[in-house]
Amino acid sequence: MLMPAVELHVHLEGTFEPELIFAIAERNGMNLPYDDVEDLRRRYEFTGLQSFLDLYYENMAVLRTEQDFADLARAYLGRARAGGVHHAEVFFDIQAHTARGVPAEVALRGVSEALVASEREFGISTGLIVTFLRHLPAAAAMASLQEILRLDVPLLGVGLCSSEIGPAAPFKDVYDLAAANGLRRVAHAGEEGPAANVREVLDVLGAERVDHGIRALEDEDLVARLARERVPLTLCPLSNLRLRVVQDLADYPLRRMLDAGLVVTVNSDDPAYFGGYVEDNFRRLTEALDLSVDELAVLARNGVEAAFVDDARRGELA
Ligand code: ES4
Ligand code: ZN
Repeated sequence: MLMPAVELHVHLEGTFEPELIFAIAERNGMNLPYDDVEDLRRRYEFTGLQSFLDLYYENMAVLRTEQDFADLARAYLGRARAGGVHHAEVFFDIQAHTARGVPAEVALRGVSEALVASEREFGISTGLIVTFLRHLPAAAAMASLQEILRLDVPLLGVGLCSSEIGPAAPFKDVYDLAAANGLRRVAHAGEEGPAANVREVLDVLGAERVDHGIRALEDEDLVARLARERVPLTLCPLSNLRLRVVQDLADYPLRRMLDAGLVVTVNSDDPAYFGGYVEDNFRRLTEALDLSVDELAVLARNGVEAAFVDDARRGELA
């Protein structure tokens, strides 16, 4: 079973495999606080979102040069191709790099070079979504967006991620500026945070898709609205399992969501950390829930519907 056609929720830095972390650290003359790849991998046991984020930010700190970012993106695209992905919308935490002294231009040029070559090299169409960090002040996101808009790097959209603490509303101006510049808008909400956070990103930020959104299920009226407005949710089952948003994949509320008419899609989030790429997410969910061919077809169609592509590309992906 190889299902994926599209991947709509993957953090580029979350595809950073231990082998590549070590290789790039060595190239940059940096020492890692781990003995070897196995020692690093043994730390991939998380108690929740923050315990994961701590390691995620630490590991990405070995990325310094344009080549490092291009290598990371190429490694992901090669892996995605092998998993049957034909279209990928990739999140990139630009502030996590600029905050430690990497110029935005260096990071974005590296990523962009690999993404732009992807159709030719891997047969995968791509889009770059810069994700702002919710744990930092909205003013920092605004300054970052203003800087990025001056660079000549093709952007698809903006997102919001990291710890789901504090309101999203302060980011309204950032999202308005993004929209005014023709960018698409997505946001993480309802992962560890409550259903009200999902409402907030729809109503205040104008989010067109919700990343995770699993806790929207706690609000019946919100579920009805998401279904009626066909707002896609980018679910990440293995992420939710490893970060203990769900306790067991057998309890994953996918069927409830499909039955409610939600436009749910299956994605990998941070595949290097959570034990699988997008096809692994499909396979593990199918095993745990005994999904039917029809249910899998709906999930695949939802991904194509939720993708930010033009009609011609949508037709090719369908
Ligand atoms: C993330 Cl799983 C998850 N949640 C929120 N923000 C993130 N950034 C990278 N992975
Ligand atoms: Zn995510």
